[in-house]
Amino acid sequence: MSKHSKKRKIVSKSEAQRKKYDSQEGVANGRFPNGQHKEEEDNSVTSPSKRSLTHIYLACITFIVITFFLSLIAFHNLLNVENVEFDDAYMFNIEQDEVLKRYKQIERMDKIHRRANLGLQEFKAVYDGKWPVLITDVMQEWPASNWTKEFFVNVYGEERITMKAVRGTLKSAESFALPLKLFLSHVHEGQPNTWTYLEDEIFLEQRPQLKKDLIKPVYLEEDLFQNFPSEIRPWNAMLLWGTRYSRSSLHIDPYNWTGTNAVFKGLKKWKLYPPGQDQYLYVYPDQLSGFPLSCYKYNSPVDAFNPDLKTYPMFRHAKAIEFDQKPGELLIIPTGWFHQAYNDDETMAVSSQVMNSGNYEIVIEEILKANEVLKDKLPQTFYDMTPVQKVNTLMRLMPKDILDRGREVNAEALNEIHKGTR
Ligand SMILES: O=C(O)CCC(=O)C(=O)O
Repeated sequence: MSKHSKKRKIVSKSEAQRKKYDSQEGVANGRFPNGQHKEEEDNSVTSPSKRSLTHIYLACITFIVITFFLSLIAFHNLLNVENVEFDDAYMFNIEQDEVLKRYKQIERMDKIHRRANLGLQEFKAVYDGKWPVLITDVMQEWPASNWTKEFFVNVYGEERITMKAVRGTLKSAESFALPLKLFLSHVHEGQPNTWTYLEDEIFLEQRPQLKKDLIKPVYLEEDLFQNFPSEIRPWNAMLLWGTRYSRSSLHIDPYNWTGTNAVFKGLKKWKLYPPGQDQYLYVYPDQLSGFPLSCYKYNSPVDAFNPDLKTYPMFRHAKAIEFDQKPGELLIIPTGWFHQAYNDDETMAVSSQVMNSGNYEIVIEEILKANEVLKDKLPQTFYDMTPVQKVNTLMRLMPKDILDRGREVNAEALNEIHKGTR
C-alpha cells in the first residue's frame, strides 16, 4: 500500500465515523468525537447534522410562536367579558359548579358583564344574588324609552316632586319639594359642587298611566314583595332625574333586596362593592330605616366618587367594580353589594327592586333582625317551607300596629302631594 493509498484509507475511515455520529444526538453540538469542528471539516455543503439542528431550532421557534398566540387569545377572551355571549345549551350541559368556576375567572377581571339574550336559568345560576349584570336588550321594548323632558313638562309640569340639593359635599344634601317644571328648567345646570337630584318614590307609583310604560323583564317577574300587604309593600318605581355631577349615597338597599336601575337618558357611572368590605366603608352602625316594617340601614358616609381619605383612610383598600351605564341598559344589583351612582350628564332613570328565590332568605333575615317580635312568633315548620309559604306565613304574623302605621305613612305621603306640601 502506497503512502497515498494509506492516507485515503484514513480519510475514508473518518468519513464513516462522521456518518455514524451525524445520525446521533451527540453530534448536535457540531463536534466530532475527535474534537475536530464539523464546520472546519466541510462548510461548503449542508451536512445532515446541520439539517437536524435547523429542524430542532425551527420546532422550538414554532412552539414558542404558537404558545404566544394561544396565550394572547386566551387573555383577550378574559378581558372581553363585556361582550361575552354564553350559550344556554352549553351552560346546562355542564355542572353548575363549572359555570361558577368559569365566572370566578371572569370576576377577577373586575368587569361588569353586558348581556343580551340572557336565559332565565343562566341569570339565576350565575347572576341573581351573586354578580351584577347589565341587560342590554330589554328596555328597547318599553314605552318609557320614548319619555321626553317636553312630555313631562307639558303633562306633569305643575305636579310636585321631591328633590335633593347639594352645595358643597354630599353630606350637605337637603330635601325639597317643588313643581316638576321648575326642577326641569334647571336640570341642565349642574356644577361639581352645586347640583340637584330628583329622587321620588311616589311620583310614578301614583300615576299608573306612566308606570305601565315600564315592562318587567323575565328576570324580575318573580317578586315576593307582591305577597306583602299593600300597607308595608315597598314602593317599586323610583324616578331619578339628576343634573350632571348628582349622585346617590354609598349604600345597600333596604331589606338588602336586589336592586334594579333602568337608564333612559344620560350616563350613569357606578361603583359596586362586592360583599365583605364593611370595614373599609365605615358603615354607620345600628341605623334603622324608620319604615313601618323596620329594617337596618347600611349606609356609608364616604362619597366613593370624591372620597375624603383623610377622614376615611381605610377606604383606599375597598375594591369596586366600576362601569358606565348607558341609556337602554338595565342594571341588576345583587343583594349585599354596596353601590353608588354618579350622573356624568343630565340623567333620567328608574330604580326598582325584587325579592325572589335568589334573595328571599336574606330579605327575611333582615326583617327578622329588626323585628324581634316576628321572630318569636315563627312556627317550628317555618324553615322547611317554600319561599312563597315563608313570605305568606310571615305576613300573616304581621302585628296590627305595623300595618296601621304603614297605612298612616302612605296616607300622609299622598296627602302631602294633594296639599302641595311636597
Ligand atoms: O341611580 C341612582 O342614583 C342610584 C339609585 C340606587 O342606588 C337605588 O335606588 O338604590
